Amino acid sequence: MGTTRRTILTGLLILAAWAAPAPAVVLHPASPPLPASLRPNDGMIGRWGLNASCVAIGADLVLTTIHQDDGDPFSPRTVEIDGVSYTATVQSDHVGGGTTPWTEIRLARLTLDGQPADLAYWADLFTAADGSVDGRLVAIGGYGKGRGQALATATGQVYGYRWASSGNNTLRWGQNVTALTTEDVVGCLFDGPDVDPTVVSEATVADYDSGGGWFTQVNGRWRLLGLTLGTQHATIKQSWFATTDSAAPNPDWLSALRIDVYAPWIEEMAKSLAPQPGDADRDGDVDFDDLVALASHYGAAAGAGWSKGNFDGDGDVDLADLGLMASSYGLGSPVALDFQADLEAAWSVPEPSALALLAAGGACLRRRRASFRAVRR
Ligand SMILES: [Ca+2]
Ligand SMILES: [Ca+2]
Ligand SMILES: [Ca+2]
Ligand SMILES: [Ca+2]
Repeated sequence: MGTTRRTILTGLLILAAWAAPAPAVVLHPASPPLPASLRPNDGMIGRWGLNASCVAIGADLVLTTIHQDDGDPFSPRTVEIDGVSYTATVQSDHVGGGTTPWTEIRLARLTLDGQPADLAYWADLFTAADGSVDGRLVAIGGYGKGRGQALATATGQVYGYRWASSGNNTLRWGQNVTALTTEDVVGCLFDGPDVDPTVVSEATVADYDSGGGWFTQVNGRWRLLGLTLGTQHATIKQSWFATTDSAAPNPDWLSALRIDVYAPWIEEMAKSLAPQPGDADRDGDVDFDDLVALASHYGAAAGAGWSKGNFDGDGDVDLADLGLMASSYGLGSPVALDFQADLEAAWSVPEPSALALLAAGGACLRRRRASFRAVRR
């Protein structure tokens, strides 16, 4: 890594630390919105308190940054996802580590009326096994400030934008390509309009985007690659893609915490908090009651929570979810369970559409059953 790059990234971390909590993703073009096919479901991003964003990584778990919370980890906060307000309680913080000045990642649990949240959408983690962090097309989402008035030179050359003065009320999505990776931070450059033809809607971040998500696709699934930390001109609340005295390109950087570096910690923390895949009713076992819950929602295409049998966070209830259940069927049960027999019983009064889908997936189910038996012994 060159000295310049190291300097930029050190500056990036420090600025992120000092940046006031602020509003949302700045884009050009500002509209139309990024098509749904190029980004995760809106339900993966939350509005954290009054000044930040967060990302769902489980049916009742979110990740965010720490700096926006003014050093008070203990008072519960409100997190709004898809219009529903949850109570967020911080479970664990990861501060410091490595040779960087500090790192900050916060894991919180969401409840609704005292019960665990039942989210339909959450992200897989981007891990070291997924390859290089650099050069990835990412969808960036957050509840930060939007694009405000254009900034122009005396000769009328636009070099950037002020940030709009709104609060963190609007979720926006844009794209960028990652670069500038350091030990635990990944960056992007806010290039000018039409500079990078692979990017549909070039994005940078602004106030209140802290804790928002950078997602990339791996094998057709969205994975969380980064959590938004900061950007270059945060102190003056502007985003530049050129110099102030000419139209020469001089893109601002934006930064995110690398999830692959912290994935082992996140997974360890989540393991003790998240229910076993298949445990739809969260009573500690994976048994017939759970199977019935899944069966009665089988075929749901979108918006299905954990309690309905969506165990992989993609909003539907399908063969992939049934496979997850099959792999752990019988766990925690005091008596031996027969998955195949229970499967037939659970579907004895099914919805017709669910039956048809199940028939289509029968071959795969039989394979799952074999692996289940190996586990159960
Ligand atoms: Ca760029
Ligand atoms: Ca259960
Ligand atoms: Ca049970
Ligand atoms: Ca699913």
